[in-house]
Amino acid sequence: MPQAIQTAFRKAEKRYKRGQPPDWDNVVDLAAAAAANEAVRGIQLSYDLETPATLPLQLFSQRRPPAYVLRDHPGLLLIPNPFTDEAQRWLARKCLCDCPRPPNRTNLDAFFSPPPESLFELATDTEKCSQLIANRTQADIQQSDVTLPKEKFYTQPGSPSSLLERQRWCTLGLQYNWTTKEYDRGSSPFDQELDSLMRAIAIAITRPDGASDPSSGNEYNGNLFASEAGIVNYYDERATMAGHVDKTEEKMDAPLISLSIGLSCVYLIGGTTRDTEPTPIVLHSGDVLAMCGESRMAYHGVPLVLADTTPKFLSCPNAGINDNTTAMYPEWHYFAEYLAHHRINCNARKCS
Ligand SMILES: O=C(O)CCC(=O)C(=O)O
Repeated sequence: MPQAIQTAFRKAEKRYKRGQPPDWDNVVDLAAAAAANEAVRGIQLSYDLETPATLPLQLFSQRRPPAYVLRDHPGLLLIPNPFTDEAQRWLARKCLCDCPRPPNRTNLDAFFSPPPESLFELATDTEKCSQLIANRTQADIQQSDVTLPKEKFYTQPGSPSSLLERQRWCTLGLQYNWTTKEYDRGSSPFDQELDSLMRAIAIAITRPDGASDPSSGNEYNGNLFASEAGIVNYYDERATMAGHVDKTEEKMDAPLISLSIGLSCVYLIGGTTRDTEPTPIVLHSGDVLAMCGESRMAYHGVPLVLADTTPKFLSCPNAGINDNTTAMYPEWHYFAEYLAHHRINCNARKCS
């Protein structure tokens, strides 16, 4: 058999995938690389990161946190964790309890009838925990227009906690169909609080009118941003996301805004073909990444999640107990257990 041609992106993915010692030599540490004037440049945000007045907490720890762009990837903008600890906990709760429930779809819907509550809530509710999720009949599965079950566990009933471990994504707003690669699965209201957070970021990264330095490579006026579609991805310590380009959106001029919570990961950002050598970056909990302009069409992926990297304020069972958020998180130890071993990515796009 002739060997499949390995693109530069594929080779890089293999270098970082678990099972071989990762190659750390080229992984970009933003602050250090910017200080050394290397492939990274620090930029000033043009506008303040402002907590929307409708939100019940202070989201950002600084109005103008440091931000970075990469020399070889115009339009990719990074803001290392601008959030308060409390905001990260709030975001984690939103991604685990509010987002993955009907009418938003999850990867498990093709095989199980989704309950009205999120799996996380069911798995951590001792009374409901013993209930099994009603599994779909074989006939339902055969009629499924998504993917047929590849593995036996999909056709068997599962407890909420075992299913939670298999929850890989949920879709927000316009519902994405992985088979057709279109937004043709209907739509659900995009969480308003999450949308207002994404808008606040889109505004802060807007280039001021008339600025001559293209700095961030973002030509988009963030005041026009609205989250129309989004995905929450759930990664366990072994999960990866293969290199791809997000190009289903009808219009690609608005930034794709992406947030990380929990475990750190290696993120690869390449070019418009898989032949471009990608740059590996470590994304930590709270980091904001915006794919603007040219980088909106770039291949990217997550070849490695890094175990034991969740910050203590998320993974400690008593987090939130000593501040004024106790009432919001009465059962934080459940979140802490999950976040100690998972990474959550939450992203939003404007499509029209
Ligand atoms: O997990 C990430 O940081 C990347 C997610 C992503 O690329 C996607 O959802 O399309």
